[in-house]
Order: sequence, then C-alpha cells, then structure tokens
Amino acid sequence: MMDVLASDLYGVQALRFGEFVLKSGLVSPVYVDLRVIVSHPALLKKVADLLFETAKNATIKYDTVCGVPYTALPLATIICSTNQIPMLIRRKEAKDHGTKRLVEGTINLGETCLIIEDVVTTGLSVFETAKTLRKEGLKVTDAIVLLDREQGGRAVLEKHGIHLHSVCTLSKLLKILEQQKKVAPEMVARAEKFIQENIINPFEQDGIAPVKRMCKEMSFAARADLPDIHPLAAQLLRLMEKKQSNLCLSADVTSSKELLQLAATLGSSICILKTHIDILDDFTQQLTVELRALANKHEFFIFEDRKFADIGNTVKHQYEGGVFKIASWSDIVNAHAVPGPGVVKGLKEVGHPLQRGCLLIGEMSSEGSLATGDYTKTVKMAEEHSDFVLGFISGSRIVEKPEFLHLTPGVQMQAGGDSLGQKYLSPQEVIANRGSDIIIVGRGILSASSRPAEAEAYRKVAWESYLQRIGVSA
Ligand code: S5P
Repeated sequence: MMDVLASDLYGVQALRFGEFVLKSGLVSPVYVDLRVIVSHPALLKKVADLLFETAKNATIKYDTVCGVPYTALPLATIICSTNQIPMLIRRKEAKDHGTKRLVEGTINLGETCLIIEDVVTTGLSVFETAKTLRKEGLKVTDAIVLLDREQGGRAVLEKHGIHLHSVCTLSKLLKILEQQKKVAPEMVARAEKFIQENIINPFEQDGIAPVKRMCKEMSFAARADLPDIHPLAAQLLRLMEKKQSNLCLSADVTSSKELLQLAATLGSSICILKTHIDILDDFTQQLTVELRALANKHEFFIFEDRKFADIGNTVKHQYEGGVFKIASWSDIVNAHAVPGPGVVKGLKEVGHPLQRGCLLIGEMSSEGSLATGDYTKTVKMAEEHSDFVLGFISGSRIVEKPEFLHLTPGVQMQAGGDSLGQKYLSPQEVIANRGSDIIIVGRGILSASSRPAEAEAYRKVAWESYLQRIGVSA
C-alpha cells in the first residue's frame, strides 16, 4: 500500500528533490507539496481514505472533522462526505474581515473535533487550527497527517495534548523511493541528514517562539572564507571579526556636521554606518568625500538606506546619478523585492563594476508592514544575483545559506516601539535567538546622553550574543 502511495506521490511531483527554501528559511533537499493532488482525483480519494483508515485503526472518538487550511480542506471534505461525518471549516482570513466567524459549521460545545493535515513539519499549522477550535469550545485530542516530516512536530503537538497519527513518515517514503530506484541513494542520504539536523522546536507554552536553531552555526571568520561568498561580504565579515562589532549605526541626522561627527566619534565601535542621505538639510558632494575618508580611517562600511523600489531603468539612474550619486560613495544599498528581479538587475549594472553590494528587504520592522511571510521569491532573487546581493534586511534569518548576511533594524535595549509604528526587539533576541548577523540601531544610540558610550554598549551586547550563538562563551 505504502509502495503505491510513494510512487503515486512521486509521480505527480508531490515530492521533489533538489534545493528548496522552506517557510522557515531552511534550504531543504526534499520538498513535499501535496497541493498538487487536487488535480489527480483518484489519488486525492486514495489519500482521504488512508487518512480515514488511520483514524479508524487508532480507534479515535470524534464528532466532527476539520482540515487545516488549505491543502487538507478537500481531504476533510471527502472524508466527511464519504463517511457522513459533520465537517467544520477553519477560516484563515477572519482577522481581516472583522466580524466574520473563525470557524464555519455547527459548533456543539464540548464535542471533539479531529484535525486532518497533509504534512506536519513543526506542528505549528495543526497547533494553530487546534487553538482556534478550542477557543470555540471544542475538544481537540488527535490529528491525522498523511506525512510526518519528523522534524519535531509530533513532540510539539503532544505537549499541547494532541496525539499525532501519521499515515507515513518522510523517511519511510524516502526508503521506498530508493528501493523503487526512483531517487538516488545519495539524495536519500542527503534528505535524511537534513531531517535529522533540522529538528525544530518552535513553540512555548502559549504559542509561537523563535525557532530554535539546530543547524551548526559558523563563525563570521569561517563564513568570510566560503568559496561562493560575495567579496564585499567577505571583507565585511573579516572587519566584523577584527573590530568585534556587528553593530550598524543608523545615522539618522539632518545636518552634515552632525553626521560627520557621529562617523568620527562612533566609527571605531561600528562595522557599518547607515545613512539616509536625503534627510540632510545641507547635502554637498564634499560631505561624501569626507564621509569616505572617515570610513577608511575608522574602518567601517557605508550603507545608504535608499530602499530602491522602482523598475530597473529608473533605479539605475537613481543609484548612479541625480543629486546624490549614491553609487560613487556608498558600499552597500538596499532594495525592495516588490518590483521583481528588474530592480536588482538595474542596480547591478551600476554597482557590480564598482564592487558594491545590495541587500534585499525581506521584512520590515514597522507595524502592519506588508513585507512579511513568504520570502521564497525574495530569496530566489538574491540567489540568482548573488554576485551583487549579499544579504537581507529582515527581523530574523530568512535563509540558512551562510554566504548571505542578515541585518536587522528595529533594535533597542528595551523592547517597545515609537508613536509611528516602529517596533523594537533587543540585540540578544535578534542575534542569539533570531539568527540575524548585524543589528541596526538609530535612536537607541542617538538619544543617549553619551552616544559613544551607548554605541559601545550596543556593540558589546550584540557581539556577546553572536559569541553565544556560535557556542563560544564571552
Ligand atoms: O524594516 C525596516 C528597515 C529599515 S532599513 N525598519 C527600519 O527601521 N529601517 C531603518 O532602520 C529606518 O529607516 C531607520 O533608519 C532605522 C531604524 O531607526 P531607529 O531609530 O528606530 O533605531
């Protein structure tokens, strides 16, 4: 039975092998996507029957069935329709619609609802659905999944009182596909290794907590020596080790004099000085000359936080020319991925010959930001232009490739925010827990009575958090 299931799933490409960026940011050699099975009715029915059989064999008692949106919805529908069981539908979008219900269907308080899911990795999706159902007054004790990726989900759910029953595990499926000679033994070995090395535990008692990273952490120095690393990223990583600094100062001031003063007095504590050149009241080209001189003297990189977001041809001009001539003095710039790869291509035409680098914006720190969630396309864009893109602006690590750097803004010693939607996390949280490399700090330092002392304090805590992450005690 499992043999047929394995070859059927492989046949419709529900299982693929190669390099895939998962929702968690990890790069996996195997990808499971069961959404495709809706196009194969016989297989869809077979999978639904297997799920139902598994529930029956486990002698689970339940009154209703709910599929985790969206892939498991048709599966739950078939199970309920075939076996005449009342179904519930969990809405995912209710938040955006205000008064709409979270669960559709008749809810009888105290009844038990069985959860159906296609794949479980961390257990988070099943847990979210269980949480919603429980809030509505239903009991959730069991979940049936077609495929358990065995990366920690079972234990997570167990702790929340949900027994997970799987039709099959990913490692078993891999073994079958190897026996059937559909997948090479080396690929199977790689996939198994990935599973074992990436058992993740994404929860705390009351919900989501940062993903605990089981992957081996590399030092900045080791990453600088990677064969495929961007030369500028390598230089930056070496500089960070040398200065023991993973602090980027966001020098958001409006006078040239103050900007130069910051560069001169805080330069020794930072690895990058970030500018918003268009907020200066008194910009001159001379300023950029002086800033570059200070960058050389105190050894830091300059990052103009221009956030390019237009078509390739326009950003090319914005980067190279205009009043600011950014490309002539800024080592690093950043861009939104929203316009598509053209924005990177345009910037690259100007920046690559000058050995500049670009960061793509994966997420923003502000309340209600639309740049959240699925980073797959942003990461792909970066990978396709890795001779120019050296990393990301994001709240946490969004890709495990050690060649890419992650810079995180919205950092202050005290968590909180400002009146315009900025949200702050602590340096420790960002570097040690969320796996980012560099903290970007503006007002946390700029509003201190002694800016140099505060910059040193941020440098120290961010560096110690990095040491903690790589397993070296400070
Ligand atoms: O998501 C983002 C991206 C950036 S680059 N959120 C941000 O706050 N930034 C920038 O980081 C922002 O433009 C500002 O220059 C800096 C944060 O400043 P702070 O004073 O709130 O630390």
